[in-house]
Amino acid sequence: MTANPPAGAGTTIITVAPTGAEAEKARHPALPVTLEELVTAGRDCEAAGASVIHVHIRDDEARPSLDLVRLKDTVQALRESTTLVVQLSTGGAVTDDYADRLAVLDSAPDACSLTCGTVNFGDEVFMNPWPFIRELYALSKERHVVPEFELFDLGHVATLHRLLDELGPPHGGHVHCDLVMGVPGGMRGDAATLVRAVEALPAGSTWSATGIGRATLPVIFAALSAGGHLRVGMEDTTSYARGRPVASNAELVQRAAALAEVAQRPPMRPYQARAFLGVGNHR
Ligand code: KMH
Ligand code: ZN
Repeated sequence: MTANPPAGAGTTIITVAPTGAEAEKARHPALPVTLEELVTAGRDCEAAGASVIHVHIRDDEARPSLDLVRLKDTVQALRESTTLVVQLSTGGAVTDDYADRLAVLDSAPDACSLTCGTVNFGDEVFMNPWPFIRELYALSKERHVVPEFELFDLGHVATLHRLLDELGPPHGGHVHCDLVMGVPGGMRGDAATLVRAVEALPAGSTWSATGIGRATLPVIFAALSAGGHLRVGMEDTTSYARGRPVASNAELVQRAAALAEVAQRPPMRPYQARAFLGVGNHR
């Protein structure tokens, strides 16, 4: 007798990362920075095929923020207006301190990002020392928040193994990773690197991949051909094609959804993604 296939098998989770902490609103007017813009983007992206939203928020001046009141309002507003899995960033901006990044979980999201190591980040450094990773992971388990392990480099995969060995499986019981590829300072965004990273992942884990900037399309094609899921959005690229700015997050999701359809792994619906990722229904 064969085991039941996991929920959503044969389909593709499309995560949208609509805002990030780096792109400037003044240079990219389509970037959603207010709560209203974020909710509209979430709705449009869900209609286009997204099932998870990776959220960074901004303040009134469109600067990156980890303000707890805003984070709580954001979680609530996205839950009221969409059925997307709400994954808050605990990475924030490179300038955010560890205490504020841990406090993100006080806003009780469905899920959170959890980066498994420090990485050069252009001219900056995105700091994730082991004690912080361990504390954030322990907190995610205590608060029943499902982590998505962000892996910018192969060393981060080794740290993920160490984390699981020392602290056991995440809340929800399922290990889901995101390979963040093409950051200047992290692993390259190409098929050979993706295959090597996937081979190193813990047995039984699932993964999506994100290509930054010009790595966007190669990583989408490599991920689909290797059986992975996708993350797209203006956090990761502000160009749709050479010389053509992104008009909206939804168009990046539409393109990813169309390619997933061609690969005969159509977009997973949000309710399926909840079951697949082990996220409870907070609605
Ligand atoms: N903004 C980057 C420094 C995450 O969201 O967890 C970190 C980042 C990763 O975007
Ligand atoms: Zn992020």
